[in-house]
Amino acid sequence: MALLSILRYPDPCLNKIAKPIASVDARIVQLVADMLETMYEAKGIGLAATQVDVHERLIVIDVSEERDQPLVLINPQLVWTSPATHINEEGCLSVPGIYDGVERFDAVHVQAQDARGVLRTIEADELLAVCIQHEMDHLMGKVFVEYLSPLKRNRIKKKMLKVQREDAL
Ligand code: K1U
Ligand code: ZN
Repeated sequence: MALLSILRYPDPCLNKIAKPIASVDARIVQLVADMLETMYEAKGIGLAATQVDVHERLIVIDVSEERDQPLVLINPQLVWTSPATHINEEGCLSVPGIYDGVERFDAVHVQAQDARGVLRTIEADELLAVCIQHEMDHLMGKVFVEYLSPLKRNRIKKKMLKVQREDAL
């Protein structure tokens, strides 16, 4: 297994649209293992392949307290969304230290292949539903701060670029 490096906002590669995965082969099995290791090490509850600069439709998630219930979603598709929405506080491993509210569906049903390539339907609510919507946005090249006002987004962009310049010294 290997730790992967996570792209930082505003890297333009975060805005690439991911392509479908044609087959769950040994390369994808290895990528899943590496993404899970990277997500656990970064103490995240989710990670999209886009964030590790792989532009294919793959997400890993674990919202369990014990961090022992990994969920792998390959080629995820939203098949149902609840009529109700709520604003939830979100964070992102690609925008460290920034948290803000984003409106999301309260519940979603998602069809996706699992780590063995078997097609499943996941019925999600609460944090899992929020996390799935956040990660599926990554696959479409959208970072959560892009829902915020231009004023907030520009402040965040400046702050991130400053931190990255300081880190490079
Ligand atoms: O996509 C990512 O960068 C992972 C992200 C997922 C996420 C967190 C919160 C709401 C929606 C999606 C994170 O794991 S950020 C770090 C984190 O563990 C966290 C932050 C806020 C609430 C809960 C967890
Ligand atoms: Zn994110």
